[in-house]
Amino acid sequence: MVKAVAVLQGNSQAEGVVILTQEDDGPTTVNVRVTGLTPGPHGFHLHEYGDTTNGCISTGAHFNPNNMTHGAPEDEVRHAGDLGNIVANADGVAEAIIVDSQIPLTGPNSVVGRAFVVHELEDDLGKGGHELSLTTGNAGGRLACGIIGLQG
Ligand SMILES: [Cu+2]
Ligand SMILES: [Zn+2]
Repeated sequence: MVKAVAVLQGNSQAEGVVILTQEDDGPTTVNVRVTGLTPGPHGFHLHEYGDTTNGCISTGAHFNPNNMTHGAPEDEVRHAGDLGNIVANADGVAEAIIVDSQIPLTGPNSVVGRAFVVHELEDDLGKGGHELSLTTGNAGGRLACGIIGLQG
């Protein structure tokens, strides 16, 4: 079992913790808890770089090792980092358990050292018809982010 963790923070009230686990070559289970959100859906992605030098913007674009366009987690055509939306309740708390096969913790496409980002707006999953739908899902600003590191 490989375990990893990311602590999310940024220039907003939003903050959270993401715990990842992977058994052998199986899918990765992502346990998310973010507080301080506005109620409703917020885009949640794995971005390319583990760099927060200039805040969450330095994490770059969605992790996309296969050169795809943006989509939903269940789509064949998607960025590996496309994890859809997390939904905050009336108290601004979003909790989710995501199981995904495109974000391994080992091997050439390992996501360790990359970063999670939670967004201001809902990710339209590539289907919104906006000019940004096929790159970012038009999910707006970056509320919080955190670099993934291995956990003992
Ligand atoms: Cu994002
Ligand atoms: Zn994407």
